[in-house]
Amino acid sequence: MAGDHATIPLAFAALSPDESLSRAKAFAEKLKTRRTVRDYSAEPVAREVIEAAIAAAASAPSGANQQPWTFVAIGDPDVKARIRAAAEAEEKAFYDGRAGEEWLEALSILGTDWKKPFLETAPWLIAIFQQRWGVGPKGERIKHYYAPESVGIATGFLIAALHEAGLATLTHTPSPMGFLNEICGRPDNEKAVILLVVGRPAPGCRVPDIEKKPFTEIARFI
Ligand code: IYR
Repeated sequence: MAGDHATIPLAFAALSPDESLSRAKAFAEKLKTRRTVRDYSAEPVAREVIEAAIAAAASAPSGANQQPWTFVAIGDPDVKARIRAAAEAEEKAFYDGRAGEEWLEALSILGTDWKKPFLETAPWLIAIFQQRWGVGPKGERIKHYYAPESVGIATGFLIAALHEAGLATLTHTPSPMGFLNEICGRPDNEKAVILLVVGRPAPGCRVPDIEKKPFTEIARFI
């Protein structure tokens, strides 16, 4: 490898081929039981679970290891109410015309509308911010590389960690999401990309009758 950079030994748990296959299959089966949930129970979830899941997300790979993300966990009912009001105002405009017919037609399988009660019912919201640039010690801008991809990967880790912890999530994307900067007190270099709703499903929760594409359609081995 090029360059004069420090290294440490890799901590690596080697598996036999059989163990490797059975773990890969078990993990896929576990993740396949995840469903996006829009109907939440108000049952509290311990802050430590959210902290551990965010720690899992923060272990994600990122461009030049710049870790261009900030996770803001919101459990305060007053802050959740402000977020709901701001999100619903945007969503109302979206469903009342801003989306356009084609988009609304694509969404019709989900049965969504502008009302977002889950933003108050669910015990936690995690606002995920992408740092469009970093800020150095003298306030200078530091260019970030592959920030959208990095934040997307970290969000995937976060959703998987929460699922493993027995919690449901919704990747909510009210658009535009600028109100989250103000409510969460985040600076201009950060852009909210996803508002993750986290909690337990409401009793009797139902989800859309939709399926993932067949494996043969989404993968090619060449
Ligand atoms: N943000 C809106 C609309 C919406 C858009 C997509 I793309 C979805 O997959 C789901 C919903 C809403 O949350 O209702």
